[in-house]
Amino acid sequence: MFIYFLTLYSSLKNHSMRPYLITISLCLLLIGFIIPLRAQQMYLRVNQCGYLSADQKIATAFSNAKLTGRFVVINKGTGEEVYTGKIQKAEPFRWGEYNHYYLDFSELRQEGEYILKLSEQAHSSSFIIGAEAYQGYTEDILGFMRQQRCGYNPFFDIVCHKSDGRIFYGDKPDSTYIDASGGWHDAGDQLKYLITGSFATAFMLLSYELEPEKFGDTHDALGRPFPNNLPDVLDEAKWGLDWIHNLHPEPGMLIHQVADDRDHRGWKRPDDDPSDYGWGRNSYRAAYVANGKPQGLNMYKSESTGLANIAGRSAAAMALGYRTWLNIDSAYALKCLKAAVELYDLGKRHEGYQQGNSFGAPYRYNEDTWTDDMEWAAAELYDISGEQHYLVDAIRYARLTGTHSWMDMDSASHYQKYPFINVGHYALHKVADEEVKKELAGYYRSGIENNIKRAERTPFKVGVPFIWCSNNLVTALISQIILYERMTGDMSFHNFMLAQRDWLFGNNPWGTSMFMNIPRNGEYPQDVHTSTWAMTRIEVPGGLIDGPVYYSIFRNLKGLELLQPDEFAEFQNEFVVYHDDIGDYSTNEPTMDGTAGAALLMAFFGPPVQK
Ligand SMILES: [Ca+2]
Ligand SMILES: [Ca+2]
Ligand SMILES: [Ca+2]
Ligand SMILES: [Zn+2]
Repeated sequence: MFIYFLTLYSSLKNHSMRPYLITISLCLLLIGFIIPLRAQQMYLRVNQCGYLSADQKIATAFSNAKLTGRFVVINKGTGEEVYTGKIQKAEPFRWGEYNHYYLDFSELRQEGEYILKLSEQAHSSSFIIGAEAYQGYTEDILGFMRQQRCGYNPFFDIVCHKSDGRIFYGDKPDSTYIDASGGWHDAGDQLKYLITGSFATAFMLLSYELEPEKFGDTHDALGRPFPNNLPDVLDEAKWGLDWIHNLHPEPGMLIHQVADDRDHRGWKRPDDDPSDYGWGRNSYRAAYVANGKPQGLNMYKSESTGLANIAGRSAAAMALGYRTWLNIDSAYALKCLKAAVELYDLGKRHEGYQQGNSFGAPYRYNEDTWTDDMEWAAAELYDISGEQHYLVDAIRYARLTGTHSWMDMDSASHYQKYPFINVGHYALHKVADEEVKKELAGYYRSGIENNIKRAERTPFKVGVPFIWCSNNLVTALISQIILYERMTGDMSFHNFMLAQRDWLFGNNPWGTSMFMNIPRNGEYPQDVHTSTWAMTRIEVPGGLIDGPVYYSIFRNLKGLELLQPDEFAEFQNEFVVYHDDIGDYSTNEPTMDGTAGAALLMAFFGPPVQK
């Protein structure tokens, strides 16, 4: 470049340009000096929320240069140096062009707010050590869920999609009206899926069962800011249960999806939806009845073989609903029990999986597992009824499921192995004999060990495949280790689990949390791919975004374009990318089910809520 410049200089006939060129040349010389300086820049990555006192605490530094020497931890309030440790090389790992180093301050257990410092330039934002590190985040998760509600939406204070919907593929004529209102908008878009809604409902109920003291009560059943003497996680789960009751109006009927990708009409308020399903804008939407067969009203058909995935998972949600409401509202509990039994029978009659439907685009939820869901339902039904045949079924489905999951695979198609955790193994473990318990724990252990093997290749100790929604995989892995520890008391994967957690909260190449506004003073997803953000510019804490993807996936998705200069450009590479950019629906779109799937880990690390 410089040679080109000299040639240009000598060839210039207009001598009056020369002083300018000299100035420009000097600038270029300066840039020449700055580039090597930049190249020596170092970056520091911590879990921005923080660590419980007894946790392993390992931050990461990376640099083009070689780092040696020590790091310090400073008390934020007093400025006092409270810990110093040696910078350790994280050989032989590389992520992009950088050398990576570990900063281990596990020995620092004193509760407080701290800053990690490598140099004057490289220091972290403040983080907490102690029980308060994850305070308030179960409420953030639920706040985000309320913002996703369809029907009465308390965030917008409007009623949306009142006309859901008109059925297809049912045993009544197409376009017959049915009340399929309620539920949640799936992500940045406003479709509703039972595939994800059933998981979100069941998983919130499970999270409450495991960590009841970690959930507060600040909102009522409609999601308005008035306490109603019921933990908000149960208000939210009941919103899901009520919707599933709507989708299941008769013993043999189950609607699995409301609306389709005709929804994708740009940014829009949910109560003013220009999408047209054949009855005009902002009107009736298609409601697809599960029939166990491939579906799709236009050119793209799903590959469905049955409907036991959604029926099983909905039955599990209903069984959990029964157990939870038995002491709150016994009439509602019995309604849930009846639905659980009916849905389980429906699944048994139609083994196989019902996938999501698409209309104009080739993307859909490709779930192709169903034994996991039937196992979950059978185990919960055995737990509440004591009927032996459910136990026999649950064990059979458990063995059919085995270790089968994304954890066995280096890649998978979108939502192929769903849910991303086989909760049935945990549910059955509670009620099985010792021999079966051992098998079930072995299935979980195998999945965790596969992740550890892949993680060994990366400096951040994260081994999930970076397929679409990689964050959901990370939260599922954390949940699986939490459940495994409860089942076995074996804590040997605990530090690995903490590494997954730390990744989600900032110990990653981009130094960002994967949850909107968590923590408030940190780097977090702000320019998210949602209508709410696009139209109101209001940030909604708690949403879990899709997360980093393989560069090859990002490059090949349709209609995807960054709308801002990439603030993380120097941390991207040909392997994996993440963008805090509203245009990137592959990495920066918060999802409803991903957020619900983080309920257990937020409760696990969070302090009890003062009642
Ligand atoms: Ca409440
Ligand atoms: Ca499944
Ligand atoms: Ca950001
Ligand atoms: Zn809606």
